[in-house]
Amino acid sequence: MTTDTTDQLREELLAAVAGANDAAALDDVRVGALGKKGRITGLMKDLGAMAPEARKAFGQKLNVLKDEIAAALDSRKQGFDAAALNAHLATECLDVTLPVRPEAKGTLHPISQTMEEVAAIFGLMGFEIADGPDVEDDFHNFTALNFPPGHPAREMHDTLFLDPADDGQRYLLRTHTSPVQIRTMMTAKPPIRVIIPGRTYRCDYDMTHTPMFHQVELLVIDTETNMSHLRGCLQEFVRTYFGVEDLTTRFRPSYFPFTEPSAEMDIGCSRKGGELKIGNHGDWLEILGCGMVHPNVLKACGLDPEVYQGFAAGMGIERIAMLKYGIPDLRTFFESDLRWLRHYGFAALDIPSVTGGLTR
Ligand code: 2NL
Repeated sequence: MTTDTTDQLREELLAAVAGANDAAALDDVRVGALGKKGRITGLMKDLGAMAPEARKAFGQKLNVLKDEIAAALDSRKQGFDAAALNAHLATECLDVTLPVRPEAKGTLHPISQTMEEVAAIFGLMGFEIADGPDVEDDFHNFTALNFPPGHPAREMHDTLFLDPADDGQRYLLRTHTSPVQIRTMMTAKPPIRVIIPGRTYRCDYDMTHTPMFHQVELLVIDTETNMSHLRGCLQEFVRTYFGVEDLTTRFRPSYFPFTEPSAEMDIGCSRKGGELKIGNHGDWLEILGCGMVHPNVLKACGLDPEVYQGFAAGMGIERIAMLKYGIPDLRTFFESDLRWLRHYGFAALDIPSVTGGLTR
């Protein structure tokens, strides 16, 4: 075994590398040279039987050859990989300058439509829209809202927590839109009249719960604001939203940590024949929760409860959209099924207005 052996083998293998037409052929060359039973591997094994001097010299040559062939294989493989990637990208290319396909019409999601209707109604009553971050801290989501330290809603159980942060805070995905009201009360000077539509998150998934859902909350803070204002405001809202002019409402006592007193509001309905109809037909349907802002919440926001008072309410957007538009299954809202979107979607320029009846 001499230099000639390695020179000849080098020439042969480099030619084979150059001659490989695809990645599979190239891999055959690699296995044939460097695999367990490859030719270079075989020569390496023979080293053991050689005299020390010859072994050293030939061993060095073999190592150089091995590195050279490995480099040639590598470089050719990169060429194949790049060509394969380009071919794949070519099949995925999208010409954004092409004209719009006439049949591919987008629609407004019923959630967006409903949020715009809610904003239009409260907008006429003088409310402004406020927003805030989806990722919140313990203070804005729980503490300022008068949740006591061990309250079950604070636990892992319902709340989606982020990985522990460097600053020692345990950040979370807001479980309601109320932290935005906290932020508003801490920065704005009363009188305050805001609605907060937005995404909220809870660790729950079944027929009637999705891990992300939408809420709208409202908040009024002034010096004289009382429960009759709350009732009148919410009654006006449901009458306009459902398009039933004399729709009756009923308040039942309830409990929330952040309001005192707290109430749930029902609206008139009928369930005859298994079909739900909104209107004064003798039956009742729960529609939202509300109450007078708890003095502890005002204090946490730096507002003097001896001077200021107000009301708040919250409702689920999916729920009021399902009721108005007859959507039977909550989970279909988030499946991005084009047939569903075409059926329940709204024309993009169908701007909701109270005078226009708020419906299609
Ligand atoms: C429901 C009930 C409610 C509120 C939300 C609130 C916010 C602040 C202070 C006081 Cl900052 N209250 N929000 C009050 C009562 C009920 O939501 O059933 N939502 C789906």
